[in-house]
Amino acid sequence: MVDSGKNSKLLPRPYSLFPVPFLNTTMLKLYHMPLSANSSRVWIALIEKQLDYELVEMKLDGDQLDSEFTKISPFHHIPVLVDDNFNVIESLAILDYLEAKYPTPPLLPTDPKSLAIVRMVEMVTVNEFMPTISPLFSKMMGFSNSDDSQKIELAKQKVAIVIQFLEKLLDNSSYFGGEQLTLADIVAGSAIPFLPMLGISLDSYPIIGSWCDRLMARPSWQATRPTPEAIEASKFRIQALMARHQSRV
Ligand SMILES: N[C@@H](CCC(=O)N[C@@H](CS)C(=O)NCC(=O)O)C(=O)O
Repeated sequence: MVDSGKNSKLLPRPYSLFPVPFLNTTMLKLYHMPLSANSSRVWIALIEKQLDYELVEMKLDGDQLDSEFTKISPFHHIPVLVDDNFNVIESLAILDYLEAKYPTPPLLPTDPKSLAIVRMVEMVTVNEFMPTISPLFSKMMGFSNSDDSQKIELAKQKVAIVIQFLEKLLDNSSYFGGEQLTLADIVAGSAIPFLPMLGISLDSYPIIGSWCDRLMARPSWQATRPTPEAIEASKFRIQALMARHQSRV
């Protein structure tokens, strides 16, 4: 019902033009797990874009295999973003979706060189860095044994190559791709600042160290960083999940 009374002038335009049942009031819903870098990068983007969202916390203790969940995430992975009955899986696809649908503030640069830097950082994080840190993560959680020492050494060497590469790309900029926060910062920044927790000091990398400090000072990183209590509480669930992955079940 259109309000044509004198009060309608005081109402924001959409409210005075459209009857309430036709308003799209569905809130974005993010299925996530607080310790997952894959899902925290989406959570950070939602906060940076100042969107309203609802979090659905998954335990990944088998709840991801529930048939209701696999209807929206057939590979039983988080994160999943549900936007008005549209389900998006794969964190990088979700970030692109958010950027296209909610372009303000922009998290992608437009000039070719900066865009290439952003995409390189995203892909290197996901394809080179994340698989490499698995033995370091196991060690932090107390899951590794003495046989793993060679894997841990190799992981440290590969991490050093990634950090050196990122330092060169960051150069004198505050963020990857310029002076504004981008998706590259969000993707790399959901994992790299936590390297000291995995036993890798960033002291020899001042450029990356200052970039991490810059990110960690932002409210979005403050709100999403995993607490020691959350890490401790999810230890056994993560161990079971990693064992399942290793046996490729
Ligand atoms: N490529 C996916 C990876 C998602 C992923 O591996 N999620 C893990 C948590 S970090 C998961 O849901 N694991 C549950 C399972 O494998 O059953 C993305 O970027 O979204």
